[in-house]
Amino acid sequence: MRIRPSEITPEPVYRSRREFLAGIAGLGAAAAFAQTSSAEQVMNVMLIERLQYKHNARYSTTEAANSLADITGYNNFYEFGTGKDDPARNAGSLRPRPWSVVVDGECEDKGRYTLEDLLKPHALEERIYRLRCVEAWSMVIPWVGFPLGDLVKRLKPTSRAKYVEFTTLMDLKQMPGQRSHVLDWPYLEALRMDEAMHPLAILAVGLYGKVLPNQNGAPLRLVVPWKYGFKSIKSIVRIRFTERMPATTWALSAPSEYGFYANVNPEVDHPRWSQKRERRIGSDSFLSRQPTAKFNGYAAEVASLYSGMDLARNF
Ligand SMILES: Nc1nc2c(c(=O)[nH]1)N[C@H]1C(S)=C(S)[C@@H](COP(=O)(O)O)O[C@H]1N2
Ligand SMILES: [Mo]
Repeated sequence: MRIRPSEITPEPVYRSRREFLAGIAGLGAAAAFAQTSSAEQVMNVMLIERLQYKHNARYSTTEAANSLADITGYNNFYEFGTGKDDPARNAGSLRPRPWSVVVDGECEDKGRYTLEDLLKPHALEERIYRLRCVEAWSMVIPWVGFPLGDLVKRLKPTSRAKYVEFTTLMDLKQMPGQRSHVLDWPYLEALRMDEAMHPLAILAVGLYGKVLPNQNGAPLRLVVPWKYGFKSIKSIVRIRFTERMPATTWALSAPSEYGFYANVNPEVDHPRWSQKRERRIGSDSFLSRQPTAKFNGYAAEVASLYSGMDLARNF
């Protein structure tokens, strides 16, 4: 059932709330309203959590998006367990607001930014991207976010910055899966600076028009659509610019299986399985296995970033 906001609140209240909603202001407001519990306030939270954004057709696939149930029910987020249904069950302990992000390393505008301050200058867009997991399954997800490159520029990297590193929250209370030693915590990922500046790389704050569910990496996660899903780090608390290539979690855990680049590549098999095909989640017939496209279908946009590189060695 769809309830129009105007049916719930008197018109003037609704209008001021809409102005308030402009941009990303709603993220902070949701936390404030969440302190109270009346039915009206709960409804306010739902309204505020509907983001304002424009659809970006140029950077969106026309393939059918996966259902919200698939996108929020089949996840990799080891901080909440290693089963695909663990994050949906366990991520309720994450508190995505209030939230802040530390910016440091080789840049001028270092500091601790509240989520609101970090997001304020950026207009949100919807981008429908394929997500190709290294485990040979894929989904199509309507993200809401903004170009990572716009934020990188704003933080003024120095001439020494060659990479940008991202860190996930480390907190055993909020992320009970971190009690297990399945990975080294906190989860770390990184991009070369030219990859980070590419217009396809985004920071996402929502999907299907609403703020990110916890299991998808609330409140802020990276999405790099031409790379295997593990590069798209969730629940980011730190952004650091570096001169040297940072160590990244999966490459540390199994260096012969997961590299720094992790570009989707059907020509380079994982040592334990083929990467030639993928299973689209939600269509469970084996006939639905489809060929994997190089760079996950974004070769025209990103192949030039790697010209002259041996992608079998730099996997
Ligand atoms: N912090 C963190 N980020 C993470 C992961 C994780 O375990 N921890 N899993 C990665 C993997 S392997 C994939 S495929 C995607 C899945 O994103 P989704 O659950 O939103 O589809 O998140 C990536 N980001
Ligand atoms: Mo993945």
